[in-house]
Amino acid sequence: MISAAEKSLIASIFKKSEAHTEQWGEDAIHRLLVVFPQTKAYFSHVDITHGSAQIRAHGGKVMKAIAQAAADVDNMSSSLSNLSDLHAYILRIDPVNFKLLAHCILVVLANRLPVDFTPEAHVACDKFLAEVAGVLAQKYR
Ligand code: HNI
Repeated sequence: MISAAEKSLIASIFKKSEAHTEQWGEDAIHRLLVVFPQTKAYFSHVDITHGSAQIRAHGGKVMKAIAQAAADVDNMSSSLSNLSDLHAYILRIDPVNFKLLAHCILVVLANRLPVDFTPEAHVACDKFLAEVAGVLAQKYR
């Protein structure tokens, strides 16, 4: 359960990501690929060199989708429904990977927002990203 206070922390943290979606998204995806190299299997068609234009564009899309979900946590199942279909039916991403990416995003937020990323903000963002992962994995069975 995400409390009202946590929702406002989530909205405020991810609002700050909006001006940096490509940079922070690239950071997160780069970490994902380095720290959990098994995730590279999903990106065999992409130039995964650090800082590549493709990873920046992809990271930007991911962070933008997350920022949109953060602005309206109560409506995530509908706002993420298309992405849920894409990841389950077309990309067939094993849902364990959502947790790995969530971890990398938390590390990026801690790095980029050292003052805002208090322990309270940390737990709020962790719960939020777990919900995003839950919604994205909803259609698997
Ligand atoms: Ni994901 C495409 C959002 C987790 C692999 N992904 C997208 C797009 C968005 C997105 C947005 C672009 C859709 C479009 O172009 O219409 N992905 C998200 C979100 C999460 C997530 C919000 C979880 C927090 N994706 C993951 C994970 C993996 C992943 C964990 C694999 C490890 N995603 C992909 C791949 C694509 C993708 C692969 C297609 C990339 C391409 O350009 O071909």
